[in-house]
Amino acid sequence: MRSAPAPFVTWPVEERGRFRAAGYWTDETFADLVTDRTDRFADRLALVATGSRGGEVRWTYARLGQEARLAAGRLAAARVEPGDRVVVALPNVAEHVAVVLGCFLLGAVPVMALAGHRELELTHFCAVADAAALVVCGDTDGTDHLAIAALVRSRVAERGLRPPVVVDVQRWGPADTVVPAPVPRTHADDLGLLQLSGGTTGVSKLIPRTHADYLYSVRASVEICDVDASTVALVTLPAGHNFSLSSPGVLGVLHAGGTVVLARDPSPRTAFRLIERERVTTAALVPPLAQAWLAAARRRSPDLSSLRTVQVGGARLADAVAGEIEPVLGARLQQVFGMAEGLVCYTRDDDADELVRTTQGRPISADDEIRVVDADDGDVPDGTEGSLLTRGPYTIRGYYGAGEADEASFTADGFYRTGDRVRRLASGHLVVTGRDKDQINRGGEKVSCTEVEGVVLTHPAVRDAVAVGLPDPYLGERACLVVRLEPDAPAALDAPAELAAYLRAAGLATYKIPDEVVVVDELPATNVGKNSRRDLRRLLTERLVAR
Ligand code: AMP
Ligand code: DBH
Repeated sequence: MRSAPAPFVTWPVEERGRFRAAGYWTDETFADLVTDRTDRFADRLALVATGSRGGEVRWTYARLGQEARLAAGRLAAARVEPGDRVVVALPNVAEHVAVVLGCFLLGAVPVMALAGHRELELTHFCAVADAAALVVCGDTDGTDHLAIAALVRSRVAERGLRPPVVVDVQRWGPADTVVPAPVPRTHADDLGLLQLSGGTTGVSKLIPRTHADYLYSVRASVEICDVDASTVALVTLPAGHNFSLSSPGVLGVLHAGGTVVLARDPSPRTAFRLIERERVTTAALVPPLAQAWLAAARRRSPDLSSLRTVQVGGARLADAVAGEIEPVLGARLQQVFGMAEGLVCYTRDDDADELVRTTQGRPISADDEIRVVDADDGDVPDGTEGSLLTRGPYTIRGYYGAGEADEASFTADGFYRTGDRVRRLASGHLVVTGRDKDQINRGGEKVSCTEVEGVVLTHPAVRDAVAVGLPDPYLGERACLVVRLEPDAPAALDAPAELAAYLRAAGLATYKIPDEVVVVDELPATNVGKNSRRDLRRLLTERLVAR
């Protein structure tokens, strides 16, 4: 038996009552969703995917239910108990869906890690969550995830904590040996899953989402995005990402009885083949992928006639690229601006074309409170850029086990400081104009500047380091690491190669390895103060861009 979930701040009692009275929050739990839909839509096609050992999987809802129950039984055999946390670090294979739904049935709390995470992140997640299990796909694209998992176990143990049991979906034995796990009673206001923050101060924080708040965002997304039983949704981004899971994502499609098509890799070639073959109606992309699709569609003229909607989110979509989606792909663009902490904005089907092309949409809920504020937290008028604060029926009030660390991320009255800079239009639509947070948004993948700096500063030849995002035509931003070396650093040191290798060896996720390393003799000086590091970043970015 693991410890009970760590404490976290949630909504005040009056607000919970309000969200229930408004019908946003219901008694439905994730387990209810799984049992009800796999029964109700039994014969419909639920999932098309690649299995972890290769080969195509086509599961009906009935079969998906069976696979989820098997996954629950296998987790129970690994001593996972109701309420326990399970770190899921799987690529887009069929077992990803089975494991997440299996956790729900077992009443366990999945932690939505990515296959790209390495021992540094996975150790942190396992430690903070006190995870009972770490689920991996042993051999993923030539990387040995069992070896990584073994390292995680020893690092967790070094911290004096109980290491997680490692579950490798590629080594699952035959189904007839699995003992079914009992389905416990859970409450809709309880912790249902843990998402990951992009991370601004050091490593990612864990985001506690309850059944009730998360399922509200899913149901509302289903409605806004017109998802129904005829929907065939292509998932090209990591399936556990908040966008892929809930906006409306895998859970939205299962909620409505549609079909999820999981792409094993995000290439346009794989996507177009699946769209043609499965008659995909909707797909979710980050901006660089949208650009890759546009280029590939022009070259190859694939049959995209089934595609009705293309969602783009995760990072700012350039207006010029937005304008090409409908003419080239023949599908309606929907911009999505969301965050795993809660708030999700969509452009709507009946929005004027201009709004769809130039804004990142408006919030899901009439009860999503939006404040756009200046440096002193004073409200600015519509049309003026400011920092975005938000509060509402599915936006968290505190991170998992954060305690006082929450003070930087939430106002005293519970607004989440998104770290995004926006302009609000009179229509309520938001235009994302920039960012306050020390983060690089690398085409939708969020990289915490201080986390990368913290690791590279442990290198003996590095005196100081600053990570900055530089404009990039494809990624939107690429990660650049600016370093000052120690005076006695070896003259022959090939800093870019050495530091990239060092970060990799330290166990940092692959997507956080800088695209570029620049060695400088001197870092520009800034006024000493709370924001000096941020000023330094701004200064360096300006200089590097001018270069
Ligand atoms: P995460 O912390 O990984 O959940 O990422 C959420 C963040 O991604 C938001 O706070 C924004 O900074 C960024 N983001 C998501 N969607 C968009 C979008 N459509 N345009 C600009 N930024 C976005
Ligand atoms: O970037 C995100 O985190 C994101 C983007 C679109 C998100 O969480 C979402 C939609 O729900």
